[in-house]
Amino acid sequence: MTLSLKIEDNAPDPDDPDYVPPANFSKGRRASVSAEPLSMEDDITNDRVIHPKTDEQRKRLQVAVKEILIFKSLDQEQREYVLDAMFEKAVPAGEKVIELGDNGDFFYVVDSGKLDCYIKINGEEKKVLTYDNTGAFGELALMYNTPRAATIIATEECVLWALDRTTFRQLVLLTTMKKRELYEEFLNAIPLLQELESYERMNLADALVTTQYKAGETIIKQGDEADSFFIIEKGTCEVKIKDTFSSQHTNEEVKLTELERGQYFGELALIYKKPRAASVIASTDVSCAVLDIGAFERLLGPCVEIMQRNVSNYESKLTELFGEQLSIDDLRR
Ligand code: 1OR
Repeated sequence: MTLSLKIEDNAPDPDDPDYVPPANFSKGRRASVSAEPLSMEDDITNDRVIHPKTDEQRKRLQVAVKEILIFKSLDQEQREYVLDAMFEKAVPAGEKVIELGDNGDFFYVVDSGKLDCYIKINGEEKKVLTYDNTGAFGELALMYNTPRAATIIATEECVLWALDRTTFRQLVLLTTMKKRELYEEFLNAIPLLQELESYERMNLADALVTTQYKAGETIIKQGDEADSFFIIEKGTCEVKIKDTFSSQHTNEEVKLTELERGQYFGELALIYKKPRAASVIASTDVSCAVLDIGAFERLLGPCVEIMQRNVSNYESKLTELFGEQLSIDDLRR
């Protein structure tokens, strides 16, 4: 296997004038990354970390990492390499797995059990989230060479899978960092996503997949089952509905609106678990950042209320176009 880039690992050095403490980890010092090709055989295999596992452990690990976003961009061989290097760690209730301010040593994936995550705001510890038998943590300190940004404590007996810093940086860092940087500015500028913490927007970046559509291509079709949410990165799209519902029901396609960069579509069917209420067609060549339904539900929870509020805008547009009081549900009849 040939990896296209080489990572230089910089240990955190608090005396370094560039050193930034973890208060705002997203602005922390970035690891240096150079574009030298790296051959797996020559450079990595020598120090390859392998923790042998039973079939049962391997199966459990496969399940635990299935939805871990930062592993999704690994190819099959890189994935095997990472899974080989992970080892099982039993954690008793009450143990601090990670302590705020420490240096980063491992990245963790939750196999089973619950853990709470605390950050410090104005000197006070505040619980910000709970990992409940799923999820992963500890990537920030390894990615940005910053001290740990949060404390993670097991609230019950847990089983974790740990990945050492070197393997994490050799295989996971590059793809994840590139993706987070690629989407950072774009996502920061989307009003809908202002509800999210910057850490949550980073997780969103991990989950997005850029997909291209040709001018004229139908991206979603009215009446279809839904599995994705879209944010336009480039180009414009038309939203159209077939008039099977107004009192005239002409069966003709009517243009409802036009969408451009930074605008989103495809949310209604996911929120209300209904078929697509309208079709969206690329007016020009289009690139969309696409999120699957699982990631939509996990990552965009704080934005759902705003999206729901927007439904009344859709309905006023319908009424304006058809001259009668219509609801989104009428479109699905
Ligand atoms: P780490 O290596 O810094 C602590 O070690 C880990 O806690 C961190 O990586 C993340 O994986 C995880 N802010 C900072 N770290 C968080 C957060 C978080 N959530 C989980 N971790 N926030 C919570 C966002 C819902 C931001 C709060 C302002």
